[in-house]
Amino acid sequence: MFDLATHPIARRWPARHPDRIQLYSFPTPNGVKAAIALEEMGLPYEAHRVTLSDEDVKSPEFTALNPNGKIPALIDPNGPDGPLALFESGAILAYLAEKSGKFGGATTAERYEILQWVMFQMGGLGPMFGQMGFFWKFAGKDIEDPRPRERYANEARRLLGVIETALDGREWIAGDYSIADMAIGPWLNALNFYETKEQVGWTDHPRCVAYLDRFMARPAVQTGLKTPPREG
Ligand SMILES: N[C@@H](CCC(=O)N[C@@H](CS)C(=O)NCC(=O)O)C(=O)O
Repeated sequence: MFDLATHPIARRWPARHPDRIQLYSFPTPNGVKAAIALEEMGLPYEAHRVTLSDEDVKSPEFTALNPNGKIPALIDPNGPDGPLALFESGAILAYLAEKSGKFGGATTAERYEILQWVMFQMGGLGPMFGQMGFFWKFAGKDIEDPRPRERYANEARRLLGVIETALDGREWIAGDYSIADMAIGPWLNALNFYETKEQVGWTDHPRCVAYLDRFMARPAVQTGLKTPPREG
């Protein structure tokens, strides 16, 4: 059985409150999803800063928890069948919704509608926005061939259009506020960081604009966006 006390992760990031959920993360769009969910659900947790530097995220201590070497990862010392370790932010959101009984839907149909939008974010919005950021803001912007930039901006704009349509007559993506919004909101917010709002035609998507405003107005979102702190 998983034992936090003897797990390599505890050597590098020791738990001060081993009875609480342990979150290993950094305030990126994927990282903050887990912190926002924990805040929204009122679950006690302890956040550890694992930076995106290889020295942290690809360290033997961290890859013993997530062999994929990416944040976020989580340990619940009080899981359903004993301690539970998890990586992949979509799986973490689904687990926390089930544990808390909040934001995951009340019926099977609701649960799967929510999960469908979590998957949409995990497989579409996140990877495409991330690639767009690489080709518009980071190292990829110096590549002369315009096709990668155009490809990812076009796909990001198309995905934004999908959300715009889904929000017709709805405040939140799957009806009530849910883990799907906790997955999607941070990625819409990331357009500010990537400086690509113009490329995706942000202001042509008024429902997305209002949706992000609603999301950002939630106190749990504001706390989650800063957890764990970037520095310190
Ligand atoms: N599908 C994963 C993606 C996680 C991911 O890409 N994490 C990034 C930060 S947003 C990371 O850890 N990057 C460090 C690296 O790739 O070395 C999830 O949603 O948990």
